[in-house]
Amino acid sequence: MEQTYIMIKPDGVQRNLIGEIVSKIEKKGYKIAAMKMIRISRETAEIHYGEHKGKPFFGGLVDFITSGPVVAMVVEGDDAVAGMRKMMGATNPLNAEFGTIRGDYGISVGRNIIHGSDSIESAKREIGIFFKNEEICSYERSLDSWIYEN
Ligand code: IDP
Ligand code: MG
Repeated sequence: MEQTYIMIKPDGVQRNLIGEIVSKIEKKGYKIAAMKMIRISRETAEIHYGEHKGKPFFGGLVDFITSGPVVAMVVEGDDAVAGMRKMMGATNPLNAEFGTIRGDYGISVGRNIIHGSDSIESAKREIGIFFKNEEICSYERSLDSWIYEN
């Protein structure tokens, strides 16, 4: 089963969107395997967003992501990486379809509410940054036969 790293950014927390977002993830059928509220250090933020180091928005991005608590999650399901990227919508909320999280709730690219891993490799790396193995729960859901054909 594929896992992805999802993070409700400080703007999502401040705007009381935690419940809405968690609810969308649950209703879709994905399983939440880990979840915690944390305040990210600058050091961790710079590692997490390492691929963007040197870009003009990097400093602002690190300032923003460390500006308040975030909700960090491991979300599990078939094709969870691509599926969650679809649910989130495009990076710039202007290009995100209505019905997506960024399309429905965001306006600016620097306040786009949610992070989700962009590949299986990124997901593994990001989950490793934010979660210890013992924080990720493996459990059976009796509902799964109503969500998955196999
Ligand atoms: P993603 O979050 O959709 O994967 P990335 O390109 O990985 O998008 O960028 C990481 C985050 O950096 C974005 O979610 C957004 O908050 C911020 N960001 C990306 N591009 C810009 C920009 O051009 N201006 C300001 N912030 C940006
Ligand atoms: Mg990205």
